[in-house]
Amino acid sequence: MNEWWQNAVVYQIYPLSFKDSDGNGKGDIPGIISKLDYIKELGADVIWLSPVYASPMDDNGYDISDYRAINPLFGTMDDMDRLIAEAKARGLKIMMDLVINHTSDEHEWFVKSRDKNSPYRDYYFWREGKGGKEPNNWGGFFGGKVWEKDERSGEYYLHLFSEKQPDLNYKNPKVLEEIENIMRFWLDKGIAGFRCDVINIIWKKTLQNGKPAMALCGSEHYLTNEGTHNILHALHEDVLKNYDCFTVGETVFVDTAQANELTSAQRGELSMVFQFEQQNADQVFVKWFRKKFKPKQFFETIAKWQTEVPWNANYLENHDQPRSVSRYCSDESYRDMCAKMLAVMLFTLRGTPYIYQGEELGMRNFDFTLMDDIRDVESENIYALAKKLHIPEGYRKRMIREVSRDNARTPMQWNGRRNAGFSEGEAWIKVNGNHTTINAEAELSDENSVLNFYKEMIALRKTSPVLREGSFRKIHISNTAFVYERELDGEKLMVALNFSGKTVKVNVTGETVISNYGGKKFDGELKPWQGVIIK
Ligand code: TEU
Repeated sequence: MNEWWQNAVVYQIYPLSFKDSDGNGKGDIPGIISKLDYIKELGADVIWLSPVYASPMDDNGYDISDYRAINPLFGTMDDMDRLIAEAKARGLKIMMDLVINHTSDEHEWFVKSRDKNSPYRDYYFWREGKGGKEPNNWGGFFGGKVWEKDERSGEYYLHLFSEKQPDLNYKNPKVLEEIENIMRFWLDKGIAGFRCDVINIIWKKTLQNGKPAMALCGSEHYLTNEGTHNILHALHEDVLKNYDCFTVGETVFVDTAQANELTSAQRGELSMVFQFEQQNADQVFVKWFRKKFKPKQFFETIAKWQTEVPWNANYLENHDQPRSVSRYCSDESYRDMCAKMLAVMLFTLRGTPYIYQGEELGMRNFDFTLMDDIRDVESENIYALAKKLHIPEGYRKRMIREVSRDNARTPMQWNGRRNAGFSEGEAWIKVNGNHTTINAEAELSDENSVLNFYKEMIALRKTSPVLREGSFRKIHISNTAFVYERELDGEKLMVALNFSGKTVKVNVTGETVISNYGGKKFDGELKPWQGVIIK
């Protein structure tokens, strides 16, 4: 029998871009509360809230300066308590983002740690330089240095992300204790669990030089090691197991064997993990030189994870990834069909499905024209680095256009009017021009919209034990088609997907349970971007 969180559908909110209630151009918690009915009607059960904690917003909240306070931009602790209560009243649960690999450099611990004699010094990695240079040769996730020198002590601190995100030192037991107390603080407020940010990089085994490599030099010293397992086990034993909650780990560069270790019930660590292999972006820098999307490789990767890992966290989008319709379907005229076909896949794979705000509308990538429209710290860093490397401007811009995290961060499109109904003021990042046609209001009243198809798919999943609990079997994979079977106690459903604008023949026929093209019978011919479930 499934656990409740295995039956749940999760909806991710990126607060800055969801709904602004006070006209300052930035989304906030009262805005989220005003849209709870929308989320409930969609059929989601859990809201994963990207960080709303106090933060100077160097990385939009993934740089936390106080884990027990709400960022005034987003509201107050009263607003947060109200959000949890209002969600509960609708049968919705809230999952928080737990960002504990690093804090903000404005967190009190870090500010104090700048003093060499402070008890907080050892909360972070402070090291002397080597021969006038940085302590080691590691490379950062945002494409820059990982060491910053502090004039006060003359020493450097480690930051795998931006220089305003210093890494915490888990070799200091005090750090673990602090984090456990923070987790209890939030769980006691009634939240349903945590999405654990880059959780498999928290244990730095040594700070020795890394082997020079294209992608992420030094990562062999901190990726998914025994130390990480021990910390995760401690969090589970000391805190998580005492609450009715679940966790999803954001785990970079993991393979299926590691995912199984991280989620094994015997070990007691995480409930499930997000893998990056399907994104074909597990090589951090390689993602900037994205090759043409290869459906076959994508299907094989998904099938492998479905077969080798008992319970997956299934997703096609989040706040770090381009929009799925833009990424997987190049032909604008098939946007609707493509978005619906992707929904057929998302809700028929084995595992917990995660929707990212706007995905249910079929929102597309950011239509920016100028680099000045870009807000993301990672995009800015990479663009500057590419310039230094003399990569031509046209190519640089294309990299940002295809891969930038801002593709997913434009405001949620609520209606076709000013600012897409996101804000009365000036939005912090440009609203996509296509909001006049792609928006929640229009889609709610259109029977054939992507949004209504999402509702149908979620409702189907809710009433189908086979989709929730059944086994997964790969049936057929080609350059365009993906066919698989779900089975439970002899009951079988077949899923066939066409990732192309051409008609494709597959070797299955039968009664249609649901299809983005409608119809009662499936005769084995997939129409362009068709997704169909067959009985
Ligand atoms: O992301 C971690 C991560 O490795 C990547 O997704 C990252 O965003 C980047 O694209 C690597 O090239 C998590 C959060 O989801 C992200 O928003 C944060 O910026 C990051 O951690 C740091 O907290």
